[in-house]
Amino acid sequence: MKSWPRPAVPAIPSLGETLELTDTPTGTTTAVNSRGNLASLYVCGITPYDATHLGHANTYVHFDVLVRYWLACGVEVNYVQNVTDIDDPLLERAEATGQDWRELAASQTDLFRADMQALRVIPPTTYMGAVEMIPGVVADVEKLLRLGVAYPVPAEDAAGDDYYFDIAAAEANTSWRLGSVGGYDRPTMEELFPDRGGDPQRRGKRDSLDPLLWRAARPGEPQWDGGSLGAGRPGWHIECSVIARRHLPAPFTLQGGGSDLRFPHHEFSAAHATACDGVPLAEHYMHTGMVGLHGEKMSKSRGNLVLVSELLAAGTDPQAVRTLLLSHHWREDWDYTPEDLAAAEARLQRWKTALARAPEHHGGEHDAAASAPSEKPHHVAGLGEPDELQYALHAALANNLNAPAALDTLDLWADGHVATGTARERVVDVVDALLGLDLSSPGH
Ligand code: 5CA
Ligand code: ZN
Repeated sequence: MKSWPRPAVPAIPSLGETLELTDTPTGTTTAVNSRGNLASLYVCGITPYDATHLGHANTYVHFDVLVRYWLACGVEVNYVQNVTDIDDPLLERAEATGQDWRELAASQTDLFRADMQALRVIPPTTYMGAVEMIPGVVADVEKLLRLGVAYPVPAEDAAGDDYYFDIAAAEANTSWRLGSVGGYDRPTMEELFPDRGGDPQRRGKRDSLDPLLWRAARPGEPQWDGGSLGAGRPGWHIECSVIARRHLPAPFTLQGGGSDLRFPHHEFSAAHATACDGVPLAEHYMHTGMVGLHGEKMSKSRGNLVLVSELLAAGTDPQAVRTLLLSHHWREDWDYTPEDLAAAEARLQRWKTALARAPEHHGGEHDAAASAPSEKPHHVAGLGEPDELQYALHAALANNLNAPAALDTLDLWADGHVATGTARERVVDVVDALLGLDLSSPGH
């Protein structure tokens, strides 16, 4: 499906690729390296039954910083994102509001695209809905059955069977182990499962945590040809497993999403993939923190939402929203307050005011055309020398994508403490390329 327009990303001299990230499976900081200058990324997309809230925006803006960092290292990024355009919550919402589920999904995905564009998020290379991938899901579930890691469970209210993934068989026959991706112990997983789409009470399952692969058609529900499985629709985890594996190498560099996807979603997407292909799904996992309101996780089901589109409609500068999000580390859980948004607006304005004071051009000794060939590594001809500001921002991101530290560097620059000689257009380019913040637009 179509994504959204790509913002212009200024070319800046590329610096060395060194990236350390807290990797979910181990919880420790790990070196993350692209392969042959190509990074492959899968970030789980939205379930489009309500508009983009600040929690979603937080997730996609922090992964956007990862994409921008890789690009600034001269690394090409193959980025895949899905849209869960068929799932229980979407159908439930459509029924509650009397809308056609397809129209609901299409309208909310459109809003999401507009919000991502306003926030200057670089679109994925491949944007794909679950519905588009159903034949691939059917093929994989059939394969899991042949391999003996899936089984049918009779459904009382359907003509056909539902199909479940067999955790015990997968542990016996593959390298995947329950908990090896999300990093949780069994009691924690049992606690989380029912709140995150799981059905521990379902009769006929071999293990209460076994996840659904294929749901047989129920009267009145949308359904697709399931080949030997019978008519029905896909389970959630197999959707991302299949979309990722059809578009990215195995294993790909990194899978991401909010921390609520650690279990069951990423645990089982990886389990299905490892069972099908014999190799892990991703090399690394990055899970961003949860954004809350009044002490509770912002969620469509709770309805305690601050919508990006509403903030923008009320006149908030999307760059201020981006500044607010980047002022929190990607691992942090935090609560939204209007005061913090106002502080982000003021901070952005301070940077814009400082920009007006920055020198218009580099001095002679910084002029790439006039200087001797660079002694610094990874210098790209024609783009000039990397300067102090770029080094400082790059270093902040290399260290666990520390966007708040990068913003602190901008504060120091605005206060005249670092990189004061950096030319105006270079500041604009470097801040835009690395952080996606456009300081050149007029302030108020
Ligand atoms: N479609 C699935 C993933 S395949 C899904 O989780 N959709 S979602 O619309 O519920 O969430 C989209 C993304 O936003 C996910 O990465 C999720 O982890 C993240 N997210 C949801 N709520 C919040 C929140 N309150 N704070 C931060 N991130 C959130
Ligand atoms: Zn997903």
